[in-house]
Amino acid sequence: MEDVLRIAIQKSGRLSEKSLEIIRNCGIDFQTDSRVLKEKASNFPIEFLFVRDDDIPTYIKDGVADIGIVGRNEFDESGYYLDVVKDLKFAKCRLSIAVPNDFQYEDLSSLNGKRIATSYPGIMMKILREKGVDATPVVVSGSVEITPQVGIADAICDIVSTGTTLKMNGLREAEAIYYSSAIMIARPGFTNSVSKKNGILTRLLERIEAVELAKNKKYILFNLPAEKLDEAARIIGGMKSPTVTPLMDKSWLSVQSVVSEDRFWSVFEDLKAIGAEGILVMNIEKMTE
Ligand code: PRT
Ligand code: ZN
Repeated sequence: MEDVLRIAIQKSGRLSEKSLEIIRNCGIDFQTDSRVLKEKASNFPIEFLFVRDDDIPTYIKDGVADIGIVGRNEFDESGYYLDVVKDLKFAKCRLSIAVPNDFQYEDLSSLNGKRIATSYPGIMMKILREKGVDATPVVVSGSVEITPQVGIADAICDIVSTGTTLKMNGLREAEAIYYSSAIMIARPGFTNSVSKKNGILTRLLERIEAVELAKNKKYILFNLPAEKLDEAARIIGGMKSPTVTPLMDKSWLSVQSVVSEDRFWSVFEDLKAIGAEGILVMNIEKMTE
């Protein structure tokens, strides 16, 4: 029991699927039944706690779970002092000020004396105070976008991703004031502790990083006239030398290497231009540096 890492994950919502996918891509097997609260992995010492995202920071603070995956916005709004172990870079969104189309908005100072509806009063007021804006928060837990129409707020401060919800409610995104993505959090000091649980977390993070590293890389394999090897190595560049295998026909070589996705097409074209043939490209599942 002691030596199981407990991870709190959103039960059902925007973070759930991707959070589980990250763990599953680490080769960790488990059942997912949305009706259960707890679930143990079958081949790794980890236990899942499926809860509402709002509760995740509290569970970590109280030690109910060791780590959790939550939106940075929920974490910051909780105001708890916890460690951010890793930015998982999904569920990206922003917290924006949005105003009715007829609102004369110039900058944040246009909000002086106004009522702003939000579910994130902590984050919003901190930022407004830093900018010297004196506005009144109207705290609502949902349907923030309808508050100007019903007359309880002059503007809103809400999570935006595509902006469709704002448009559908006759609002205009005036200014993004904060950016969020899903993060992994832990109790303060947990990641520095000498404990079996932290050892499990280290193993988990190594696996997550191996998957991340592989995601932006392609494995490339091609045949090349032997005299072009130096040129090919220059084109591929930026890494340890490629693996080179002689072919039966001594004037040709088989070359293998790893190329980052953003450079892939230019590398591909340049290799073709120097006479590379039979270029094979493969996705990499996992990788270490
Ligand atoms: O039930 P539970 O409390 O667990 O879930 P929840 O309903 O509180 O959260 P959920 O699942 O909606 O979101 C979880 C986290 O996803 C949030 O805390 C954010 O960190 C992140 N996230 C990313 C978003 C969005 N994108 C998002 N678009 N959270 C909410 N929205 C909402 C927003 O509130 C607005 O109503 O989507 C609407 C705007 O979307 P667009 O695309 O129309 O701009
Ligand atoms: Zn929630």
